[in-house]
Amino acid sequence: MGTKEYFPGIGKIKFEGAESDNPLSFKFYDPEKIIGKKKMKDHLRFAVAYWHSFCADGTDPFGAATHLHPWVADAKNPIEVAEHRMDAAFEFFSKLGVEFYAFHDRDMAPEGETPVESEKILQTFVARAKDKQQETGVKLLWGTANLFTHPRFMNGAATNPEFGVVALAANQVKAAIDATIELGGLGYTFWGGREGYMSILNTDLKREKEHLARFLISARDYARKQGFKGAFYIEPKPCEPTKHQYDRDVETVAGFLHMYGLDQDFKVNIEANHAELAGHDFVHELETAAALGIFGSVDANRGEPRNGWDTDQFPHSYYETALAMYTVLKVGGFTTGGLNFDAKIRRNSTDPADLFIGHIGGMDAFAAGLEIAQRLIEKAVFSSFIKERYSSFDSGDGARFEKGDLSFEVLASLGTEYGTIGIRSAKQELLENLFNQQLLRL
Ligand code: XUL
Ligand code: CO
Repeated sequence: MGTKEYFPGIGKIKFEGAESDNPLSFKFYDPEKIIGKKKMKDHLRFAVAYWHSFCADGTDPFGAATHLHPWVADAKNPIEVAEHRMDAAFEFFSKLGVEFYAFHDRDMAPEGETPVESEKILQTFVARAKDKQQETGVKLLWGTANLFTHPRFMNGAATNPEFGVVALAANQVKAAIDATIELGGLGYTFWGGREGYMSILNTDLKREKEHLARFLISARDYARKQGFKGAFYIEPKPCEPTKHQYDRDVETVAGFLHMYGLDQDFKVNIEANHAELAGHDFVHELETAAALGIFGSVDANRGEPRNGWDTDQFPHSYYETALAMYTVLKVGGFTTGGLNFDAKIRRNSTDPADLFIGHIGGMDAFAAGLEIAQRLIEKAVFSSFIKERYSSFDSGDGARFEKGDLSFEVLASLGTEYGTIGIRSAKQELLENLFNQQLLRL
């Protein structure tokens, strides 16, 4: 621990139960509680996002910083800021009781004058973070490189029309992969910050997408050569900051991975707010990833449905978290992944305690969601209905069709036998009612 305490007056956050009126306590997140066969904490695998919690300062396009962090105020230069910031971050992780964090290279270490200097600075901070991880037991869920803030990346990184920028991006990703390996990271994430276009009039779309694939293939090969055993994630997002991002949604990413033979190494990191921007439900993205065998990790947050941008708010809806955890449980739970709070407190939430309260709310929402989802599974509320709904494919001609044993002519001729098949209710309202019935039984 650093010498200074950055969140004085706030101790370790404890589970106090739903009746507690202490805002700095968990109401539903009881880390050691067994749900099914695992502890709650092992189902949920919470991570704190370094960037939103310790780098963001409340700035928005219309106004100056409102979060006047002590780790910035007390420091003499950017290196000192970064040192204090890391002390504050690990103090926060420990007090909150999360097991993981996630970071971009530039969140942790300021950029130097040259690529070589930047890498050296990063290495210094990685050594520091390694010590902190050892001291606190907090682990790295995933690392990544910030390939979107610096002006050189204004036209993209791996998809930049200038080769020199692509090479600089590779230099940065290589250092970030090395950092992730050094810190024992379980994953490495690619979020294509500006991998997309603003105008088709100046863009060779085919070439840019091929460059992206080439970049990912060689980054993967490098990391594997260095002994990285973790998962690579692509984090889909349809737009913002570009008008059209290439990694639009899970289905698009799946097609891209398959086309370039990346589907064995890469999975998706699904962000709730990004799903919404793509016009999907969060659970649609999770189910699609599960169905396509690329479910990896989650950036847990929520959008503001009436705004069209990435507001990155803390998750709050038990309905959404229950649906999400239901899919997570069905897919067998997280392996390398977890629930990373890619969320920030509002610009006008300015008390130091607000950062805790935001995370506590998100953790409680997912803990409650987990309990509800487990009950839905134990009671087979939907699975028995779905099994019955598709049972005509379990035997006879239906099973032969699934296996590919029926030619189209035979399939069509069987159709004549089903002329009077009738209709069968899909019972949506009943199932929605059953969902709500379990939702309120916390
Ligand atoms: C941006 C976003 C990123 C990624 C990591 O919308 O979600 O913070 O999670 O680069
Ligand atoms: Co994210």
